[in-house]
Amino acid sequence: MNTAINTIIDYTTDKDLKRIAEKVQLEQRITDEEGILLFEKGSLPFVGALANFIRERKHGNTTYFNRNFHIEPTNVCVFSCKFCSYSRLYANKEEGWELSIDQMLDIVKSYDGKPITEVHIVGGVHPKMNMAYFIELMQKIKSHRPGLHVKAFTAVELDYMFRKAKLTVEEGMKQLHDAGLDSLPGGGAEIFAPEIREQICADKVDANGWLHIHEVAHQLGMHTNATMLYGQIEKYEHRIDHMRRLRELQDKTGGFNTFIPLKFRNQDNDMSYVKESTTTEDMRLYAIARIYLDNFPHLKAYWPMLGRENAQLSLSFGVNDIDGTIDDSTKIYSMAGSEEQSPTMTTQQLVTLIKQVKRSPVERDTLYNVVKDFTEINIDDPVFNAHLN
Ligand code: V47
Ligand code: SF4
Repeated sequence: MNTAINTIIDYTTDKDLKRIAEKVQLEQRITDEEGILLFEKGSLPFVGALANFIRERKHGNTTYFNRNFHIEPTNVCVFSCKFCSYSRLYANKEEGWELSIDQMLDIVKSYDGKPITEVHIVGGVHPKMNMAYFIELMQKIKSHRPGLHVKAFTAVELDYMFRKAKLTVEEGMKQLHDAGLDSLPGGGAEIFAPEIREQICADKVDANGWLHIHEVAHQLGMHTNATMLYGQIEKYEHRIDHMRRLRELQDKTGGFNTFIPLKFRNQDNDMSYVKESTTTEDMRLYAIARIYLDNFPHLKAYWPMLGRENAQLSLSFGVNDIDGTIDDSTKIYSMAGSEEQSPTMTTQQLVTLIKQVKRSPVERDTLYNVVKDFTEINIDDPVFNAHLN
């Protein structure tokens, strides 16, 4: 018997909230109306306690991280999302970058001999980087380091690539998978509701297109993630609508690993007039996502976007994964105003961060197989580094 959840049920006087707490205790799914109600009425301690109960029922204290790096092939993009601080037009030769296949392979080679398990490849949608280009990249990465998991391309990049190559999603995905693409990151989802999507990213793939691409990946046996860009102009109902579509697809395929809420950052973009959400709102959102998305195994706080201390805090609000070492290889969030201007953490720093809040650090690979459990390893031990190889 868990006393924390019983205490919440006993002391909650609001009958709607009490019913939701009872459902959580009984592992019953909450409805859309109840999800909206949690946003409207659920205090931070209330939703936090429920989310923590679910997190500990699913994972105990285990908190996952991985050893990864990013490659951003280009910041040139044919689209013009209003929240994006990162993309540049093709014509902007001064601020735009585009990496050749050899340059990207050199980045991969710079990790030779290092115990990295994943490369995350996401960038702008460059008009000239096509299927053939990325198939060659996948093949070269895999022939250089076959064991490296390649998690690459948002549904936005894939949609453009497949359409340009005149391929169906099924054909295009199969070709990339055969070339070495192992899984998909969760980007490009933003907010599915058309009335918001049309205002913030009208010209890129819509909700059905995004969901179809992930469904096809799942049918091929690939796992994928899902994000939600929140704290911009969306309302509570749009957040629940977004998560409902994800929950439905997950019921059908079971192919999603992780849900990653992404907090809108407002520096240097066309939506700078929108105030950023407060930390309380961020934590409430994590907690409600944990409660609502009962069929998602994992909830991730992406520390380069949230900052280290808030990532630590989120571990009490349903989060059980804080992404990876990153190694200062992404610019998306530093350009949008994150406090992490050069995001990099050593394994020791990640382990320390997790242990400081009394959780158990476990290194995972992309598919959540355990690489190393650091729970019993003393981080003050001078031979700590010996455990890292
Ligand atoms: O889709 C862009 C977001 C995403 C801003 O799957 C912004 O493991 C906030 O998908 N404020 C790309 N967010 C990043 C992404 C991702 C990141 C980490 C892990 C994984 C994973 C995926 O970045 C975009 C967009 O939603 N984004 N600009 C901004 N100003
Ligand atoms: Fe392009 Fe992605 Fe930025 Fe949108 S969010 S403009 S698709 S790089």
